[in-house]
Amino acid sequence: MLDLTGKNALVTGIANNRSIAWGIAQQLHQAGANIGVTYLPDEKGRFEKKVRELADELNPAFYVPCDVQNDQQVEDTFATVAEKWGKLDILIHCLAFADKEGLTGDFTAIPREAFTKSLDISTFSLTRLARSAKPLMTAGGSIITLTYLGGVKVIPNYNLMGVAKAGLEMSVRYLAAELGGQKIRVNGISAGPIRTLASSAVGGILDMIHHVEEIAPLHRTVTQIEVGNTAAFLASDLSSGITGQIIYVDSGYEIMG
Ligand code: 0WD
Repeated sequence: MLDLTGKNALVTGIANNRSIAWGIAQQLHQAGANIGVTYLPDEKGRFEKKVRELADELNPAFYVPCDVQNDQQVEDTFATVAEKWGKLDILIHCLAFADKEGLTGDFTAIPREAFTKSLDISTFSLTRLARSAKPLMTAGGSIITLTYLGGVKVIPNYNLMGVAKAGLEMSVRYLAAELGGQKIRVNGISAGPIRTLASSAVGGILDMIHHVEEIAPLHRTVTQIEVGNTAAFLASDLSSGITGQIIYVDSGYEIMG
């Protein structure tokens, strides 16, 4: 039985009701986990309002602002986790960013600033969050991140994000190797294309979705809830022997030649 009762889960990356993080938060909650939510702060507080309106139904223990580029906000986030819960069991890393110029045009044209910003937010943030989560995962834990096939193979327009995801997938392995001794497992879910705010920035995403519907063994795309179900499995003791892996939730697209 998949049971997360009594487990504390920190969920990053909820932006709206299409976010993959929202599908994950719902399924963790359904399995009995306590949820804590981070949101990307903006000056007018609009993101916070939107995230609260959406996530209130899960009765979160707290909402905290956390821009992963801001070390103080990361520290404050885990200080809140320590204060409210004392320990953390599940960390969901479900965020990424690339400027438009990193997602279209020639790869050779990507500016340095766009490159470093994207890798800071999309790749290094997993390691940064894991560093702060580690001392709080006193009973072991499960860290889960989201990746895409474009980090392994060249997918049109994924460009800079492909490099970020390649680094992210390798980070999963190095983190798993380090943290295994503390019974902390680290895995990635490689999701098939889903229409979200982030994916709409990738040129030709609709073509990619149609391609998946045509080629993938299941002849359809996946849903946020399906990704959420796999995250719940990876967060639970049912997956206690799995770490350092990238699990494809993509209707089988990855196996096709
Ligand atoms: O097809 C897709 N949608 C796939 C997404 C296929 C495979 C993987 N993924 C990955 C993405 O690369 C990302 O890692 O899943 C993760 C979640 O993406 P999503 O659900 O598609 O996108 P979205 O709902 O836009 O959430 C990403 C959020 C941001 O939303 P916006 O769109 O406002 O940037 O990442 C957050 C933000 O809430 N985010 C940040 N959070 C903290 N600090 C930061 C930051 N600096 N930048 C972005």
